[in-house]
Parts: sequence; C-alpha cells; structure tokens
Amino acid sequence: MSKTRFMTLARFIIEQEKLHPEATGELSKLLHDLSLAAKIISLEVNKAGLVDILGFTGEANVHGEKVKKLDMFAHEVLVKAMDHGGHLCAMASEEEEGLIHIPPYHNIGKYVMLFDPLDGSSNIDVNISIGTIFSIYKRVSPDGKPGTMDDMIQPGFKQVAAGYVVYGSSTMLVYTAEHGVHGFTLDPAFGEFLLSHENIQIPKRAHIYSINEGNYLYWHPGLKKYIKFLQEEHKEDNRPFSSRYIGSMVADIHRNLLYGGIFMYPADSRNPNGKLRLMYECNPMAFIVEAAGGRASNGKERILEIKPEKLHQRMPIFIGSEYDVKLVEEFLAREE
Ligand code: P6P
Repeated sequence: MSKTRFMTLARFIIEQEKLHPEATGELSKLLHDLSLAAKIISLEVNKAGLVDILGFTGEANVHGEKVKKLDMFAHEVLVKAMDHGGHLCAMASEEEEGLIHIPPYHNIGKYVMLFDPLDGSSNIDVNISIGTIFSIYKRVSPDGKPGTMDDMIQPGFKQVAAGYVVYGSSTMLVYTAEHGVHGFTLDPAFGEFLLSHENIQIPKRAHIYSINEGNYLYWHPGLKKYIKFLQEEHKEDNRPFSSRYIGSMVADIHRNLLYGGIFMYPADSRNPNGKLRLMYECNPMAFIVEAAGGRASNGKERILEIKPEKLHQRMPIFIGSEYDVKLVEEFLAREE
C-alpha cells in the first residue's frame, strides 16, 4: 500500500484490488456509491437541529417538502444512491417491510445490500452519535433477473462486505471486504473519506462492558452472575470493568472495536429474541468484529452461522473482544 497522507477511500479500494486480484471492481464501485450516500446523510445529521428536520412534524420545511424523520431521509438517500449503479439486484432496509427492487430502467447487478439507514435514530434529538449499517451478499438466484428473498435470507458468513458509518464528533466509515477492517474519516473541508484507521484489530481482552442494566431483573441468571463478576475487584484481571453504554449500537461497538470491549443485547424474560435485528445489525457487525479478530455469538451459536428465517427477525447478541465473549458464553452455559 502506497504511503500517502491523502489516502482517499476511492484510492484505497483501487489499491486493495491490486493487492487482491480476486476482488472485483464492482464491489469497489458499490462502496464508492455508498460513501456518497454517507456524505449526504452526514450533512443532514450534522445540521438536523437547524433545519427542523428532527422528529416528525408533519409540516412542510423551507423547501416546501414534507418534513420526514431523519431515518426515513437516510433510507431514501441510500436507495437513490444505490439503485442505479448496476451492482445490485435488490436491496432491503430496516425501514421497509419487503424487498426494494431495482427500477426496470436500471441495470441489474450480482449483489444485494441490506441496511439499517439510521440506527439509534431515537438519539438524534439529544445529539448522541448514530449510525448507518450495511451488509452485502452475492446473489444466489439467476443473474439478470430481479433479486429474490432467497438472495437476502443468507447466513452471515456469506457476506462479501459489511460496514458502518458513525455520525459522531467526526463522521467515520468503517468497512471490511474480507481483507482487514479499515476506517476512513470524512474531511468536511473537501468532502473526502481519508484513511485514518488501517487494519483495525480489536484487543483480545476487554475492560469495558456495554449493556442496558435497566433490564437486569429480566436477565438470564448466568448473565446476572457475569455482570456481577465484572464489577468485582481483581487487579490482575483488570476488574472492575468500566461500564459504557450509549444506547446507539454503532457508537458502542465502534468504541469497543478500537478500545476493546464487550457489547451485549441479550434475550430476557420480556424479549426472548432480544431487540436487535439479525440481518441489519447483528450479521454486519459480527462480520466486521470477527474480521478485526473479535467474536460474536447469540450466547450459544456464532452469529454468522445462524440460518435466518425472516428478514426482520431479532437475535440476542454478545459481541466484541474474543476472550470476554467466550467467558460470558461459559457463564450462560453454567446456568442452563
Ligand atoms: P435500549 C437503538 O434504538 C438500538 O436499536 C441500538 O442502536 C441500541 O444499541 C439499542 O437499540 C438500545 O436499546 O433498549 O438499550 O434503549
């Protein structure tokens, strides 16, 4: 990889293609289209409080357009950015029940993309970091025809690329296409994503745990014991851990990816499948964290090997530093 201060996302993708001849230029162009959508969404997210786009006012904005929720805005930006490049045969969004087909006047490609356009959007009104999550698979149905649900409902290990954009103190795009996890920070001065975190590796052991402790009463007994274990003092074991929970999965996992940590959204007695979506949140994040040397399970099975049944199904998730995800799995197994 050439050493340059201005390693843009586009240049990095081209140089990656040279390093990995099996990589197809199509995936690179797809990521490029996605980065444009990310810039547009970032612009709106960062001025949301100013143009009254927050919440759902139902009134018209200064342009006379009906003001939408920011997550619907992000959904529409992504669909429009991705529907004409000729790389996809269909899309699926957390904001839409069914498949999103490619308009008949556009070329049909050999990939599908699933995305959560703005995860954590309830945090927008209080200026907390939120994110876009995307997941890309190669189609399994015959080429040249519109995509089908079979193209979407694939186990996570079949992904060819996955990533997220975190709209925080800066806007960062983090992705993996099976050759390392790389982070790019948006320079708003000239609207380019510049390589800032090459080949991210998550620390093998954590000292941060992320979970909504307000649900403690409803947890599995093994999880209660695990969290109490993390809160005990044991200097050699780096305990007690620090508790860090933003309530925005992308922001929580991004911090844990860089610092080490375990993020948990477990099943509980009220929500037997947890809250997060397998296809839009768990699979892409698991693909990224595993590519960075971490681990992701539902407490028993590897997330990426779970056979999906429905597009919007929920899945418990324990994800982050390998040692710590293995340990919580042991605590859960002991109390089966
Ligand atoms: P809770 C945001 O609404 C979200 O989908 C994730 O981004 C986040 O991790 C989780 O839900 C927070 O859920 O129940 O702790 O508020």
